[in-house]
Amino acid sequence: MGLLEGKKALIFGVANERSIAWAIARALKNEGAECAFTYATERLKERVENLAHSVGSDIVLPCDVTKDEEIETVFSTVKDRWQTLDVLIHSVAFAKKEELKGKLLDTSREGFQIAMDVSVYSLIALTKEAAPLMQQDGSIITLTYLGSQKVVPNYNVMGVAKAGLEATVRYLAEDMGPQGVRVNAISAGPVKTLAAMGISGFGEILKRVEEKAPLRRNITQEDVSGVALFLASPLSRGVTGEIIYVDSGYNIMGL
Ligand code: NAD
Ligand code: IMJ
Repeated sequence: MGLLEGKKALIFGVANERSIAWAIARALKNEGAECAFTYATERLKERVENLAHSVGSDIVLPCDVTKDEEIETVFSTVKDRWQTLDVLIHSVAFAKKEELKGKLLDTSREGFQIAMDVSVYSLIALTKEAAPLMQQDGSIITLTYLGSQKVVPNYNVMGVAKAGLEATVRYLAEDMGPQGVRVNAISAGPVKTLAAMGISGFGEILKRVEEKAPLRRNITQEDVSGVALFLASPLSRGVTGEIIYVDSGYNIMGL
């Protein structure tokens, strides 16, 4: 018997086979969960459908998380198909690329609003819609990064957004706790995904982790999905509102 036999998981944030959300989907599926997926733009539709089919999933729905109507349609479809939901994976972030270089000082009002809407408000919006479907023992998981707590060059408005996301996790944990639903974040170390492409100095950041982190290596998507599986399963039944680092220990170092 798998750890998640009979459980139903809705996954936001698969763009391709390198996506952290995809590694999480495979880990949940391996333990017996059924998965449903959403994709952000038409351009991603076919790729996400193919990935979904490869894990035996036929619920694949469009959802730009800045659109309330699309979010509503996703949850009404999931309600029709499944009636209930056990696990929600939020693996979504976006800032305009001009905001991810230079100084935070140069962030535009619009750039700030977009980063906050896609990367932070979306967790509130998805949790609100998921709440009526989620059972006792439900689990909501989001992804964050150390740039929320410490200054990381170029992360800028995303660092501010991730700080907001981490605070959101704590408040939502309090809101959802009474109905037995837990809300946690995984703070992943740098991984080569679409969200890390084209970031200047990414190679040096990976090298720094290898030199400095206690485990002296970078993390993989599978390192993250192992912890996501723990957070999705009853093994973590007493854990909520936490930010769990999966970063080879990099964050604990002072120098
Ligand atoms: P990724 O590019 O595969 O995933 C990001 C996802 O966000 C994509 O699927 C994209 O379609 C989705 N997205 C963007 N705008 C959206 C919108 N408006 N509506 C719906 N979806 C939208 O990259 P990833 O590295 O797997 O990123 C997943 C999460 O992990 C993000 O929250 C990211 O901040 C976080 N994270 C990544 C790293 C890293 O180094 N890659 C480290 C720590 C945390
Ligand atoms: C992103 C920017 C700057 C430094 C960065 C990152 N470091 C890491 C990331 C050091 C690890 C990746 N990360 C943790 C993210 O959350 C990335 C979010 C992101 C990436 C892009 C790239 C393409 C784009 N918009 C983006 N919005 C958010 O146009």
